Amino acid sequence: MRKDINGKIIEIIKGDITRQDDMEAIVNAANARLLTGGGVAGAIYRAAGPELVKESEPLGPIKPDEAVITKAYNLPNQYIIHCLGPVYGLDKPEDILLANCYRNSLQLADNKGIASIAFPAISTGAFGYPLAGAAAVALNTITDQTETLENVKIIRMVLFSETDLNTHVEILQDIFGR
Ligand code: AR6
Repeated sequence: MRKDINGKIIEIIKGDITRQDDMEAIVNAANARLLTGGGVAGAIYRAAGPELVKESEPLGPIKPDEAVITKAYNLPNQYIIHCLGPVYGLDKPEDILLANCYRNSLQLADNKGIASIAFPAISTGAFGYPLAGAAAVALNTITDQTETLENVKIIRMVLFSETDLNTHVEILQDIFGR
């Protein structure tokens, strides 16, 4: 699914965040210490290679909603933006922290002059954020941010399963139907 708004494109696809060859930056669903982990972080650190942790670890620890940027090493992208999402039920208010995570990542990308960025569904795996709630926060925040971004032109959400994809498609349709 693809929507044009404020001269920007929002895309939603099913796929693997480490296989977004046409994107300048990808976002990592990070842990506070900026080390490898499971899920998205595990896949990104494996694909980027051992140089990534040498650059990322000294930038940590980070707080929920904070975003930092590194190079992407063996990944096909130029940059990785690492954002720590909220742990559902622990880091509060979850919706604000998750929205800030998307906003801060987009702002950081924009300040760097990045034109294309791909996000996974931050906090919806190990951190336990219910998918539909997280999708609404993510897509409303991304849609709102299209008004202010100057360099970022394409924002893609990459979902790992068909179910997650369908939830995001329905929510983006609702946002644009309003
Ligand atoms: N590409 C796209 N999406 C993926 C991929 C992939 N390769 N792998 C998993 N997902 P998670 P979190 C989906 O757990 O909840 C890590 O261990 C997955 O299905 O990666 O923010 C870190 O070290 C889910 O919907 O991120 C942290 O400690 C979504 O990506 C912690 O987990 C996010 O799942 C972060 O937890």
